[in-house]
Amino acid sequence: MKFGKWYVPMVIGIIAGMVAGNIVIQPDGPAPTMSSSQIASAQNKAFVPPGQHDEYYMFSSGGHSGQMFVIGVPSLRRIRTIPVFSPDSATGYGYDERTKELMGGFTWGDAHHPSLSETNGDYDGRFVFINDNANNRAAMINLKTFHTEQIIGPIPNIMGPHSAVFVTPNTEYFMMGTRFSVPMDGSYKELEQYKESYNGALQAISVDQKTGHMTPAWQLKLPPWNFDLSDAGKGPSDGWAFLTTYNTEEATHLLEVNASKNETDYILAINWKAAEQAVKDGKFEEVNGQKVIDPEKAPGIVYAVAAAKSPHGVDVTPDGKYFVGNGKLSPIVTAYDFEKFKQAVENKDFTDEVRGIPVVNYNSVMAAEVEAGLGPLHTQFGTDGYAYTTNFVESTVAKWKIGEWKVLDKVTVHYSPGHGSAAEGDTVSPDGKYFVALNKLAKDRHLPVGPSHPENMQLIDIEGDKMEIINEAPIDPEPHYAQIIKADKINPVKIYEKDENNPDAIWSEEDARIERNGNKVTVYGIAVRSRFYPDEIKVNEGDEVTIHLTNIDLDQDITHGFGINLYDINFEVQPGQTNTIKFKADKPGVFPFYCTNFCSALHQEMQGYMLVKPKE
Ligand code: K7E
Ligand code: CUA
Repeated sequence: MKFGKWYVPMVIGIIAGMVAGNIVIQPDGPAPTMSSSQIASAQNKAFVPPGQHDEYYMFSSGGHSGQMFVIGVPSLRRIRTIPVFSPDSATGYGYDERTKELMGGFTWGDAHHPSLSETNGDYDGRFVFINDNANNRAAMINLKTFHTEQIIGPIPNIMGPHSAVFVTPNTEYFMMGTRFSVPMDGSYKELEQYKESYNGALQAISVDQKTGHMTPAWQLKLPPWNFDLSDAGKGPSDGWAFLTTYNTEEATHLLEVNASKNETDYILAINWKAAEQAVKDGKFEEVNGQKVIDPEKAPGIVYAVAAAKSPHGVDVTPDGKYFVGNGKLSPIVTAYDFEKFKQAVENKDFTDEVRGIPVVNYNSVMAAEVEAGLGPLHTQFGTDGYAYTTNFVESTVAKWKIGEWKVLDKVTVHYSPGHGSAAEGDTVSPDGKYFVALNKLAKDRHLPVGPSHPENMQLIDIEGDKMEIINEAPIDPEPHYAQIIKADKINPVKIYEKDENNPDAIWSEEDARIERNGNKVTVYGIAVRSRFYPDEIKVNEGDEVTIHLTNIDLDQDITHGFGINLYDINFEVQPGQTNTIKFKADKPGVFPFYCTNFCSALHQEMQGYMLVKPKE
C-alpha cells in the first residue's frame, strides 16, 4: 500500500501531539485579517438584508446539547433550536405529556448526524432524522411543524450509534452503526472476555413513507471493533452501506494508544438488500425482540477493505461510483471504485478473512489515494466532481477533484474543522456554491467569554477556483454534522390544523370546564389573546391534575405559554395546538399561572390562579 511507506512518522507525530494534549497545530493569536477587497466580496456574497430570506436551510446537530439547530445560509443566522433529546423550557419541550413521553425519562442525548429524507437520492424536505449517540435512540422531526414527532429507543443490542443516521436514497431505511462494542444480548461480561463476548452492530431502521415513523428493522452482528461513520450507496452502489472501523486491535483500555497500532483498519461494505433478503429467508436469530443477522451464518452481506489508519468519515460520491475513506491518523483520503469492488467480490478476489468477513484485495479496488492534509476527517461534494475534505489537525479545507485525485486548493479555517457541509452535499446533485466548515475551536475569533469558547462555523464560497471564507458565526456546542437544503424544498405549516376529533381540544369558552373524578381533576382550557379560560383552577392538596390547553388563536406566530409559579411547570401551545400537562398538586397555597410567551399588548394580563386547598 502506497501510504504504508510514509505515513508512519506523521502518525507518531500526531499521537505524540495528542498525548501531550496539544492536538492543534494552529498557533494561538489573532488570525490574519481580511483585506478590504476580500471584505467587500464577502459582504456582497453573504449578507442577507433585513427582511429577506436565506437561500438555504442548514440543519445542524446540537451534539451533547441534545438539540438540532436550524441555521440560514449564507447569513449563518440561527433561526430556531429544535429540542430533540433534551428539555427546553422555552418551548415547554420535555414538560408537556407528549414530549415528556418522547424523551422517555432521559434528560439529554448526544445528537451527531442529521439526515434529511430523500427521494431518488435528493433531499425532499419531508423529514429530518438524527441519532442519539448516548442512549441508542433516533428521532424524527417533521419539517411541516419543525417538531420532534417520534423518538425510538433505547434500542436493545446496540451501544452508542455514532455511525448514524444515514438514509438510503429513497429513505427506505436509515442505518445506525455502533461506536461501542458490548455484550450484544445485554448480559454482564468481564472485559477479559471482550474478544469472544462483545460485539458491534449495524442497526437498520425502516421508515414509513407517509408519516416518517421509524421501526427497528434488523440488526447485523459485527466484530468487537469500534465503528465510526457510515454512508449509504446511491446510483450504482444503491443497496450498499459503507461503515468505517477503528480499534480493529480489539483493545479495551487506553484506546488512544492501543487502538492506533494497526497500520490499517477497514471500511466495511454492507449489502443491505442482501441483509433484507436474509431476514425474509429467516436467516436471523431473535435477541431481545430484535432480528439479528450473523454474517458468519449468512455470507454475502458484509465485506471488508483496508483503510488508512483509524479512518473517520466515509462518504459516497454523488454519482455513487466511489466511496471515500478519510484517514484521520493518515494524511490520505482513499477513493475506492465501487464497480471494481463489486467485481472483486464476484471474483472472490480476497486477500484475507477477518472474523469471518472476506477482505477484498485493496489493490484491486483502490482508485486513488489523495494526499488531503493532516487529519482528514470528512469529505463533502460540490458540482463537477469537486470534493472538499476537512483536515482537523492542520485546520484547513482541501479541495480536490474526483478523477484528478489531487488537491487543487486549500483554505485555512479557524480552527480544527470536524465535519463540513456543502449545499445539497449528500444528494445525487450537489449545488456547489457554499461549504460550511464546522470548526471545533473558535479561540480568538469572537469576543472572549471565559476559558471555553463556542464552536465556530465558517462559510466558504466554493464557486470560484479559489475557496474564500465569506462569513462566520459562533454556535453553541456542538454541531457535528449538518445538512444544507434549498429553502424552497421546505414548506412548513403556518398554524396547526384545527383538529375537531381531538377529545382533549376545545374551541370555545363555552366548552371550557373543570371535571373532577375522585382525586383526579381534568381541566379543558383555552388560551386566546389575552386570557386563559378558565382562569381559576381550584383543587385540593394531593389531587392529580391534568390540564389540556388549546390555543384557539389561529393566527401565525401567536404562541401562548403556560407557566405555574413554584410548580416547575411551563409549556407552550402554538396556534391551533392542544397540549397536555399532568402533575400532582402537592404544594398547598395560592399559585398564579401566566402566559410565558409575549403575545399581545395585554400579555401581562394573561394570567389566572391555581388555588390548592390544604388537606385538613
Ligand atoms: Cu464529530 Cu461525525 Cu460524531 Cu466527525 S463526528 S467530527
Ligand atoms: Cu399569551 Cu402571552
